[in-house]
Amino acid sequence: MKKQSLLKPCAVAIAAVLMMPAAVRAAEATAKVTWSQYDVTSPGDILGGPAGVLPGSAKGVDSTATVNGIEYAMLPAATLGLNSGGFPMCDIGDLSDVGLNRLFRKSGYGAGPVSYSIAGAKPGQRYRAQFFVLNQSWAKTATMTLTLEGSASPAWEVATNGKIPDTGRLLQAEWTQAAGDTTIDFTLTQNSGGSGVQLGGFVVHALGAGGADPSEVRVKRSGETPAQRAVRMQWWREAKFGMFIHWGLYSVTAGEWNGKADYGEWIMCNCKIPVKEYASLATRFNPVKFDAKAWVRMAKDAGMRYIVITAKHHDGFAMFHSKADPFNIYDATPFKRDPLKELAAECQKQGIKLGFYYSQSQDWHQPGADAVLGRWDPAQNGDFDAYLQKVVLPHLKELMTNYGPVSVLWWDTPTGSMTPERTDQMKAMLKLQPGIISNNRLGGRNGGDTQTPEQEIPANGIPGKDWETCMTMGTQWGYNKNDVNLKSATELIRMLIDIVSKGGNFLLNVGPTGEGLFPERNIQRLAEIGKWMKVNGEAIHGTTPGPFAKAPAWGRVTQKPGKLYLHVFDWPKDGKLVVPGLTARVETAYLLAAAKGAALKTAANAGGVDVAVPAQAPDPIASVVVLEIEAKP
Ligand code: FHN
Repeated sequence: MKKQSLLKPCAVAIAAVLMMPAAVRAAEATAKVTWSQYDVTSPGDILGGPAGVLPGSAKGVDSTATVNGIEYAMLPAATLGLNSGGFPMCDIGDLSDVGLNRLFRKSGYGAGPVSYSIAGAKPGQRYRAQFFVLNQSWAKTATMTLTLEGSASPAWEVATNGKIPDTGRLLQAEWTQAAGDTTIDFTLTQNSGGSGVQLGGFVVHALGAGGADPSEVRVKRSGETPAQRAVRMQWWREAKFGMFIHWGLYSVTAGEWNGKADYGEWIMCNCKIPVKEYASLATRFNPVKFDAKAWVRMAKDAGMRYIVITAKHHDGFAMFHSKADPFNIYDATPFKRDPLKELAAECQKQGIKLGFYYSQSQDWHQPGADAVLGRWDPAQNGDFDAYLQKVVLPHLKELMTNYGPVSVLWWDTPTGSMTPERTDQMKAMLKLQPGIISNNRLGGRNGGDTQTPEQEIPANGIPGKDWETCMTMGTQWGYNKNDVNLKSATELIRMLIDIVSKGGNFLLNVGPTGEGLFPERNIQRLAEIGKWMKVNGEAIHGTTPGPFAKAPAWGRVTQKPGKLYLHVFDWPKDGKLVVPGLTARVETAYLLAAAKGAALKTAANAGGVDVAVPAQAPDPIASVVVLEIEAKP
């Protein structure tokens, strides 16, 4: 079929298309959608623009482009795929960078299907939507469907075996917007197999006799605006450093089972411990040494600004007093206390944010819940929806109502059970905590607020996204008494600096013991980090990545308005710290470790600025030189 004739734009207006979780919609009539597929030679052909260039591609969020007198809204791209762990993932392209060269990042966990919602459609109006394949550079084969207004596209096969194709596949739908329906919702799902397909160039045309009037369609952003989001994310973006706590029934085992000693919080699954037998550990779980005040103090002293603790991990044991199910620390153990209550009170008192980790899909105790490596006990069989209604939703309600302000909900291991219908119900519970931040591991239609690289620091950060590297000090998240080879304080501090210099947050894990204590080795690391943060925290909290495209050879750079923080790992032997590429005039330079006023001499040169520094590094881990620079008008 000849695409030019098909695709010649005949309609007018389009405006902003935005990644948004589709709103829960009132029951509305469903428009009849007809789908068709075409081969095209290049994205540019589709839109009538120059070959290979998407109109509006460099214009950023809500970009629109006018081609042949027609205005298009550009949705950059979507990647769908399965990560190595087998969890469904997808990611939405950086909305502020729609260029063909950098449409997408594929990293971390994500939700399964991607959903978009476009508000402001006109009932009775005829629309056409187009989506096409841009790149399957790492894909093998994948089958996809696009569901719009309840009508799914025919399965759409992408099979290029890792080659970037010079022909794309266009999927096109046309429909008349149903009466009373002012929202266009669609969901893109990867059905099976393959990974990493980049899709892009989504456009919606309003069609009409002789072309629609541009004013007829105002497709606009729905839900939270970027400004509102910035306010909601502000504390998190400034915090930079948080504590992850993996504490649960597994802590009682200290990582040992039947003579083997290298387990952690997965011990129940790794050792295929029958549900009843594992549950009986609760009689031994009496963490009387738990001291919320001391835990919060240690986090704060380390320079951490938030804590995320496991409210329920995959073993299904609730670490809070739940009325919904007795498999919880209050009802099932001799402890008879609610540690999350105590922690919440302490966090309030000491002024630190609290978040809850919640394993929503995977629960090895409750019948019907998922076990990503397969069930091993018939007691685990059952109905997922029963689990959802009986356990997950009541738990979430309790967590969202009984613990004061909850700042973060940290989902984990989304599975295929995370259908939009189910995740919508879970997300509805989060509304009880306005302002809560949730990560990208819910699944279903939820892209989440934060990306969550695990045990890794993305080489270039994740530009345009809020992201948080979570990491263990040793190898296990949950307590294992033999997990003694921890990263050194130097490594951890430099990782923190590296992450922050790339725009991310660091969520560093501690796995307390079955008695309720932080292991001594973790306490030591926290203290060492705290010592460094006490002097240099100013160069971490509230900073953004430095202005240089490439990290300098001697370390990393962060900044605040008017100030550059040079984190020097490799202290110059010749007493001259070279800051290449700095064009701003330096007004003052000093070491954070030195008393204020001890100015360092600076000299501008053609390649940047040289700072004269003392012969000895004030701190062998990382010494911070501050450059106060002229404020840009
Ligand atoms: O399976 C878990 C694991 O136990 C731990 O909770 C980490 C933390 O990010 N998340 C999971 C795997 O991604």
